[in-house]
Amino acid sequence: MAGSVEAHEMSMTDGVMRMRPMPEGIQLPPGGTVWLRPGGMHLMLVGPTRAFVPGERVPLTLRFERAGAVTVELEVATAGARAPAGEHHGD
Ligand SMILES: [Cu+2]
Repeated sequence: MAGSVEAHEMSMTDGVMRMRPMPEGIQLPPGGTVWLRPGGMHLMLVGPTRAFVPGERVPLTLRFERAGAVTVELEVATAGARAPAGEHHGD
């Protein structure tokens, strides 16, 4: 459904929000939690083959260095949509 998926990171530099690719992947601290979300680290689907419709589900395979491949389903939402109920976004 997309040409590729890239890991990206957002950061604030001199008051400007910048996005940088993370070609080395995302580091998962042992026993820790990593959040993928707007304004932070995220996965970007590059070159989608068609428009995604809010509410549809998109399969995505995550490749872990040690745990192997895990396929998850992403629910398409409009930009600025709130996180699904029950999801905790603490800092
Ligand atoms: Cu991005």
